[in-house]
Amino acid sequence: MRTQVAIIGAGPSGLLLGQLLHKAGIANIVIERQSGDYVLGRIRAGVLEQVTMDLLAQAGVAERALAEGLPHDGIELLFAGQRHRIDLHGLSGGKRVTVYGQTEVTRDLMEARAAAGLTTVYQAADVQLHDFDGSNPTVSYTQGGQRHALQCDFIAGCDGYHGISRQSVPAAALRTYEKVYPFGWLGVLADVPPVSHELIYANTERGFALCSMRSESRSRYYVQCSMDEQVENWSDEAFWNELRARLDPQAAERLITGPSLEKSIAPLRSFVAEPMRFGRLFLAGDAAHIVPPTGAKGLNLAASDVGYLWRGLAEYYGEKSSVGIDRYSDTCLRRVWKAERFSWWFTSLMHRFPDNGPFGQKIQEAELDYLVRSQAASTSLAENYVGLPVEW
Ligand code: RFL
Ligand code: PHB
Repeated sequence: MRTQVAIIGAGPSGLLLGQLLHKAGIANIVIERQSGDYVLGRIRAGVLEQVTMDLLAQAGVAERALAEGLPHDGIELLFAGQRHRIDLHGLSGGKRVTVYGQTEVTRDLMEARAAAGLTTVYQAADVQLHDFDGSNPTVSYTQGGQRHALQCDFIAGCDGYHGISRQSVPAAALRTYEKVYPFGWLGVLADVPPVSHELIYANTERGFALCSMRSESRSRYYVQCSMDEQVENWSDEAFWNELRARLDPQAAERLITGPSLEKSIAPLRSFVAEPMRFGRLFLAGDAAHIVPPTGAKGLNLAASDVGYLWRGLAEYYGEKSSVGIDRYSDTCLRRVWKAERFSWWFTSLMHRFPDNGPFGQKIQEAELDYLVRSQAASTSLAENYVGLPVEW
C-alpha cells in the first residue's frame, strides 16, 4: 500500500488533517489503534476558538458546529463567594468562542471522511514507524491477524500523548519539558440544563470547580480532586453535593442534577516536546504537547498545528516549496508556548495547591481581585481565552 501522507491517530488532529489534505488533493490514510466507537466515547474538550471554527469550515465540516454550537461572549470567575463576568467579546475586539463538544467535532470529521470514501484503518495493533529520517518512510501495523506496510512521503504523528510517534524519535533528538500538577479534575456529563448560560470558573476553599455545557440540555461539570481519588468512590450524589458546595448561593440554588452519563478523573499536566519535526515525521496536537484543561486550549492548539502542517504540505506538493514544512516546528512552537504559559497561569490562579501556604493564598486572592478590576488584566485574559492570532 502507498499514500502521500500516513496519519497516525483518528482523534481531532488526525481527522482534521486528513480532511484538509483531501480538500487540497493530497492522498492520505489514517491509522488508528482503537475502534471508531471507542474514540467517540471519550468525553473531552468543549470550547472552540474562532481559528478552530475557521479550519473546520475550510475542511467542509463546520455546518453542524455553526448550527448547533453555542456562541459565548463571556465567562464568569467565581471567588470569595461572588461571580465576576469577563466580557470576552468586548475586551477582545469582537471575538467569541463556540461551545461544541470534541465528540461532535470528531463525529462530523468521521462522517465527512466516510462520505469522501477515504481510508481509515481502525483497530490497528502494534503500529510502528520506519525510516522517517530517510526518504522512504513506512508505517507497519497488524490488523485482522495480518501485518501490513504502508509506504508514504510523510508521516503525521497525531496519536496523542501516549502515542507511538513521539516515542519513535531517538531520545537524543528530543527535548521535553514537563510539569505535573498535584491534583486532577473529576468530570461529570449529564442531561440537565446548564446552571448558567456562560461558563463559570470557580476558585473556592474546597478547590476549583468548572460549570460547562454541551448544549441547552446537556451539562459538563468538573471539580478539582486529589489524584489519589478513585472515580468508583464518587457516587453521583456525592459529586453533585461537592459541586453545589463550591458554587455561590444563587448558582447552587439553580443547579439541576441528574444521573451521570459519564464520570472520569483526568490528570493535569503541562508538556512540550521539541522540535515537532524529525525528517519526514511531523508531530501535531497532544502527541507534541499537553496543557492542563483550565484554559480550554488543548484541542485548539491541535487544530492550529494542523492548520500549519496542512498549509506546509499543500505548498510542498503544489508549489514544490518546502518553506512551510521547514518552518513548521518553529512556527507551531511559538503559539504552543504562549498557550502553555496561559494554561499554566490560569491553572495556578484558579486551583488550591496543597503547598501554597498563607502567603501564596493571599497572592492568589490579590491577583483575582486585580484581574476583575483592571481592564488591562481582564483584556489579557480575554485575548488569550479567545485564542491568540495565527501566523498564516
Ligand atoms: P487525541 O484526541 O488523544 O487523539 C489521538 C488518537 O491517536 C490514537 N492512538 C494511536 N493510533 C495508532 N497507533 C497508536 N500507537 C496510537 N496511540 C494512540 C488514540 O486512540 C486517539 O484516537 O489527540 P489529538 O487528536 O491531538 O487531540 C487533542 C485533544 O483531544 C486534546 O488536546 C483536548 O481534548 C484537550 N482538552 C480540551 N481542549 C480544548 O481545546 N478545549 C477544552 O475545553 C478541553 N477540555 C481537554 C478538556 C482534555 C481533557 N482530558 C480528559 C485530558 C477537558 C478534559 C477533561
Ligand atoms: C469542557 O466543557 O469540557 C471544558 C470547558 C472549558 C474548559 C475545560 C473543559 O476550560
